[in-house]
Amino acid sequence: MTGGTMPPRGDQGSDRRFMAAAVRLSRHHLGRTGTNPSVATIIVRDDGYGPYIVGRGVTALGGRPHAEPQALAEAGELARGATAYVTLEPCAHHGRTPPCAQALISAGITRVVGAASDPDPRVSGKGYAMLRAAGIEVKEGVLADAAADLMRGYLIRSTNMRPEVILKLALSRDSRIGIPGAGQVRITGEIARRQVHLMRAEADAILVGIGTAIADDPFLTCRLPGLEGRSPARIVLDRHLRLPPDSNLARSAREVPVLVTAAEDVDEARRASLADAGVDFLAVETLDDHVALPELTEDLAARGFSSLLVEGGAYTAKAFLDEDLVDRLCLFIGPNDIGARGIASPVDPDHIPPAFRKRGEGRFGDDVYFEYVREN
Ligand code: AOF
Ligand code: ZN
Repeated sequence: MTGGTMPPRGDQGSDRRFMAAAVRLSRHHLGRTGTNPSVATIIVRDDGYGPYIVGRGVTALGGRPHAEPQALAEAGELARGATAYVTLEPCAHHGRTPPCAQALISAGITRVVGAASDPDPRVSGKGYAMLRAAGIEVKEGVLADAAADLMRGYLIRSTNMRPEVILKLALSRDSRIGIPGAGQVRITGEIARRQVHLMRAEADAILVGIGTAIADDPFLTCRLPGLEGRSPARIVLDRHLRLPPDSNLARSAREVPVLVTAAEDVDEARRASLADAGVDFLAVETLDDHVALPELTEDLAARGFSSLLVEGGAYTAKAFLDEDLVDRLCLFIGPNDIGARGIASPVDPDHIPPAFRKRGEGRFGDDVYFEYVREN
């Protein structure tokens, strides 16, 4: 006999451990499930020798099939009597796929551990109720915050009717974001650059102002090896359609979508030459010659975008902050000063709007990183 003690079935520790694995798995399809959240399911059995995983699933590309039927298919008969760990309450509605709660019941799952709750009125509370009515033991809210954090685009779009807005800025040590007329200025290093590309891969869309599009001539794609296919749609705030047709953005518009905001009265020849390059247009309302951002973000949500990464410049960043549209603020701070000729950032660690609280900090090579989330 060994002296080891096996954790009792479904104890706190193993529930958290398997849910943590499910939360990590749910990250795999972030930014690739359309209007659906990227959800994960892990099916765990215990035949008396300790728990082991028999099925795993994550919401498929485009949003369907959902996570649960994929994990159940992998588990097959081993799902009978097993526990399912789901990062979101299983759906209860007949949408384009049958209800996942029913699939769990039919497969003989006897216990369900859930993390985040679903604000979708077709699901909210009903998924868990269906499971309980079938005699399944349900434990809700395990690692709910961690799961919701990865679904925040979906949750914000469901409740606020706009995408989650993530403002990312690279600052010099003295809080400058560039130098007028100098094009792209290297502020942060290679490791921070890779992290930004990962953020791009996980976002549905990325947005810059026309000033940055002209000054930096960026691609705004994800160029991490193996993740090139995960570039988000690129949006330029460009009320007067000043984006040059030979810019890197316009020239790559057939590979990765480019959407330019255009008012009704823009020059038709400009519109035609950008359209020839494959650029698409977003009709926008303007207010005092500026794009109306609350309306724009609503339109983006209606088009199915759940997360929007705003990468500057200073004017655009300030406009989103002033409209109180920023949900998450990500600051990468390089080790060098730029000096007084640099463009001042609208925000830095000593000037964070009061609605935000610090969520984390770290290092990427020589650069430091601060992340803040809006409290409400
Ligand atoms: C799950 N598992 O993996 C996901 C769920 O349009 P439909 O029919 O695909 O339904 C979309 C809703 O399904 C979405 O609003 C959310 O409530 C839920 N997403 N549910 O059981 C999953 N991705
Ligand atoms: Zn479902």
